[in-house]
Amino acid sequence: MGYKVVVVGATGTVGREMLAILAEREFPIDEIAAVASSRSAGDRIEFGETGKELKVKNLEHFDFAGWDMALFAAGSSVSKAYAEKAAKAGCTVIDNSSLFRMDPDVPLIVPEVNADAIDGYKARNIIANPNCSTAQMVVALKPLHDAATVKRVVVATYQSVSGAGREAMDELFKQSRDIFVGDPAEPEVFTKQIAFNVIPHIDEFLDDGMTKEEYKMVAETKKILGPKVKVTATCVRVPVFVGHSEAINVELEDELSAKDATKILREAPGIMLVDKREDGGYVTPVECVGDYATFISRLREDPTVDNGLSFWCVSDNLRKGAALNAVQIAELLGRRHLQKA
Ligand code: 11C
Repeated sequence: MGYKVVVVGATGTVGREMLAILAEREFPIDEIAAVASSRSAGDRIEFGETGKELKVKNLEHFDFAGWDMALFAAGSSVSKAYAEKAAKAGCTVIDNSSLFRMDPDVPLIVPEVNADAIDGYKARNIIANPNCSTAQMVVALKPLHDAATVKRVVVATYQSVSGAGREAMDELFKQSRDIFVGDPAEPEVFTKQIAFNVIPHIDEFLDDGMTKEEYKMVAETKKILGPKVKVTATCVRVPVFVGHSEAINVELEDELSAKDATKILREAPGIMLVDKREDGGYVTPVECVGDYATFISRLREDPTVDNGLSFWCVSDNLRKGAALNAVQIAELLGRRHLQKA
């Protein structure tokens, strides 16, 4: 016996990955609904590689009653309009937007990191999925935090354009081609040229000069790992299609050698350590695409602070950063709370 599962925003980049991963991991499904806006209603989309096609249903007329779980991947405005309605109809919402992440009655879950926090979901029947740059970072930090207590993190991100959606991916493709053939390359999605460039700005600016993407990394990490963990982030968009990279520097409370950290990270859930300290002995974003793991490379001690470590962290932002994490939450929810006979 399986679950009745809804994917909201099923035709978007993350929604399609959700369907693919539900199929790939053989999530126990009795019935699946691909739901999207009226623009896509009636279209047919693939249910991963199962060979099955799903007819897209119109969100405006969709009745969530009788469905077990809904994975929302259509952005904050759609979650605002429909997530509570679904949750109140008895369908547990796993929301990929930022809308509920900081709500004290909504658990913010990365299953390898804070699975136990899921037990609080009943207050609103909603569980939040973190921002992609936070998810991969906390997977990497958690084993170090357990071993030696993380005090402060300095992170610079190198985020792919897929984090900004399909139109952003198209803009990188088109600009690269235009520049190559000598045509003008006007930015539309991004504020500046993204092809052959980097942009130190993701999401809107806040009053203190931080961007919202940077704020999310600070606030979400505290909610997941604990309020004492200090984070300072600089988030940068780079001309990569899929895969977010992060250069992370950590200051620990207790001593932890690079050698011991390597051992710990090698055993940790969700992590793949690739760190050969030689040419090419590290992972780059193109190599992580389609994978489930958070890859760690270039792990070394930082002698400029007490108990400092630096490393490189790469993950598929559409998978661990979004769709995979949401499906892992669905699996956890099923195991702990919505067991089927
Ligand atoms: C990006 N991290 O790369 C963003 C995308 O809060 O879920 C995800 C935004 C979010 O642009």
